Amino acid sequence: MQYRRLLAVSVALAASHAPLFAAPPTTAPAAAPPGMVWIRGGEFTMGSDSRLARPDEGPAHRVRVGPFWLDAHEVTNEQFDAFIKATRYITTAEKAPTLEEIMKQVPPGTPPPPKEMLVAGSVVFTPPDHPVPLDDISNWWTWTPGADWRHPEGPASNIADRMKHPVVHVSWDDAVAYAAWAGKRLPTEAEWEFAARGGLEGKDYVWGDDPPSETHPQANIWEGSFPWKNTAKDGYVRTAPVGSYPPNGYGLFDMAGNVWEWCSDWYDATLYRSRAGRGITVDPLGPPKSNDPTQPFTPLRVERGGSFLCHESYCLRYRPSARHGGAPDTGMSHVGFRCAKSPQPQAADVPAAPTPTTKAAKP
Ligand SMILES: [Ca+2]
Ligand SMILES: [Ca+2]
Repeated sequence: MQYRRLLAVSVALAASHAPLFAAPPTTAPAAAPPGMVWIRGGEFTMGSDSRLARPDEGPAHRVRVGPFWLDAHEVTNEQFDAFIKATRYITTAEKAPTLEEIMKQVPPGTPPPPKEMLVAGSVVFTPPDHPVPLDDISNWWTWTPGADWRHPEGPASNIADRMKHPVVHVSWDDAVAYAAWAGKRLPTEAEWEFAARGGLEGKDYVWGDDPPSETHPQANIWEGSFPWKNTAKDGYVRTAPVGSYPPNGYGLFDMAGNVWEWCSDWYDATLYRSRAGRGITVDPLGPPKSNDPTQPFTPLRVERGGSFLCHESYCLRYRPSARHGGAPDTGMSHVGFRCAKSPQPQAADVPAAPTPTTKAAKP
C-alpha cells in the first residue's frame, strides 16, 4: 500500500519458461460474459525496441498467453456504483491515511507531513494557466482532500453526468476488490498488451503505425501544450465516455488513452532484460516484487495504456508496449481499470507474489 501517502507528501513538501501448452481454443468455450470480449491468446512480441520506446519497454521478446475474456471497455462509474451499492465497500481515497503508512514509504529522515495531510483524499490533475517546467509534477498534481471516485475534482465536483465515463481515483486494491465481486480478475501485464495490440504485430500504436490524428482522433489523449493548454480536438479535456473512439482489432475500446489501467503484476523496470535470449515466455505473471530505482521505497503495480493526460511532448505512453508503475493504494484522477476472466473453471484472481519462473495458474 501507500504511494498515495507518499505522493501526498511529495506534493505537499515541494515466464516463465515452462513447456508450451496445447494450442489454445480458437473459439470461446461459452457465451461471452456481458461486456466482455473473447481473446483467444497466442504468441506475440511483447515490449518494443522502437525509437518511441522507453528503456523499460525493451528488449522486445516473444511471449505466449492463453485464452481469456477481457472487458470491452474500462469499468465505468455506473458499474462501480453497482459494486459500491451491493457491498458498501469504502475505497482507499475515502479513508484517511495514517502517519505510519506514509512514513513506511519515504526515505529515512524525511520529516512527517503536516496533520492536515492526514485526511481522506486523492491526487487531482490541476492544470496551471501558463507553461511550467515538466520536471516537477507538483506543477499539475494536487493532493485534494475529499477527492474520490464520486468527486473526481474534489468535494464540489460529482459524476452525475459522467456515469458512462471510466471510474477514477480507484487504487489497485479497490480494483481487485471490484474484480472479485464481479467474478473476474485484473489482467496480467502480458494479457493486457496482447489484447491491446489487437492482432497487430510490432506496431507503435494500437491502431497501427500512424501517429495520433487531430482530425480523426483514435483515442482520448492530450492535444495542445501539456500541461497548461488542452485544445481538446478529440472532444475531451478529461475523461471521455467509454467507447467514444474506434475499437482496436479485437473490439476493445480505449486500450490507448482515456485512463491508465491497473494490471495484476508488480512493476519491474528491468523485467524484460531478464527474459532476453530465453525463448518464449509463457503466461508470465510478473516479477516477485516491484523494482523501480527511482522509487525504491514504494512497491508498485503495473498500469498500462496511458491516459487523457498523455502527450507526445511529455508522456508518449498511449502505446501498447508502454508501462508505468503505480503504488497499489494510489488512486489518481487519470487511473482506472478493466477486468479479465479466465475460461472456466475460474482460477484464483490475483497471485499475491508470483515468480518469473512459475507457470501461470490460469486453467
Ligand atoms: Ca483529450
Ligand atoms: Ca485506457
